[in-house]
Amino acid sequence: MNNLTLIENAKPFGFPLSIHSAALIIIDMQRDFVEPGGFGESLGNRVQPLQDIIPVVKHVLTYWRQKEGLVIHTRESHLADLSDCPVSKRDRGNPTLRIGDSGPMGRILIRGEAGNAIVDELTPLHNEVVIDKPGKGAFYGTDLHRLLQSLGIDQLIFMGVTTEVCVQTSMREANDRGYECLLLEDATASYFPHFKLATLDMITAQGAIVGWTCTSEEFLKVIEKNE
Ligand code: TIU
Repeated sequence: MNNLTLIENAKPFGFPLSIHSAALIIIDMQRDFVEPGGFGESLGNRVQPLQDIIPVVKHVLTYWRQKEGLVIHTRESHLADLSDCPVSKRDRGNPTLRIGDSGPMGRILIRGEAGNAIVDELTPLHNEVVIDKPGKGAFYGTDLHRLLQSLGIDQLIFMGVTTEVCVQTSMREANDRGYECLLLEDATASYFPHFKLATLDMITAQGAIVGWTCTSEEFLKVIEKNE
């Protein structure tokens, strides 16, 4: 593969993909957000839009694995004693189940509980990185930046949920740290479809102020072409 290739149809303009210095990052595709009975549903949300993207995420992940690219999975999660969970976060939203409470899939958003696992379809492989993050952003309170720097990664291809919360926060954190970020439009979802669309717009506005977006098909097509 060539090292640099342009994804011409990316928004707001072509994304100069540097395949060997890019990592795929999958944000919070965990049962607590995606499956019924988890934290997402306890906040009053309908989880179907999140379930709908699993096949697309899986397709891109499978392809990227075949290319032996770096894969990073994140999980929003807290320590069992909740020492890394601000009271303000736990109390927010008046959920039927709070972070740390016992739900149908174990304690909500607690590391090691069944609900905190990545959905079966996207289970991380042993050689893939899993980042447990106490915040919405993937860089806050984690070693992610140091890890990426040590591996020479300067581009991040984003997938996952939810578009306007953990995905957008992570993209903004990455952008501020100098990474070029591309979000795959059909591999991200929100409980609120209009929030997803607004987020895609605000990311690419003002000449890619946060980053780029394109479809998974455009992304895979460009990679295939450069084999
Ligand atoms: N992963 C993530 O986005 N966490 C959230 O709490 N999202 C909501 O939309 N609630």
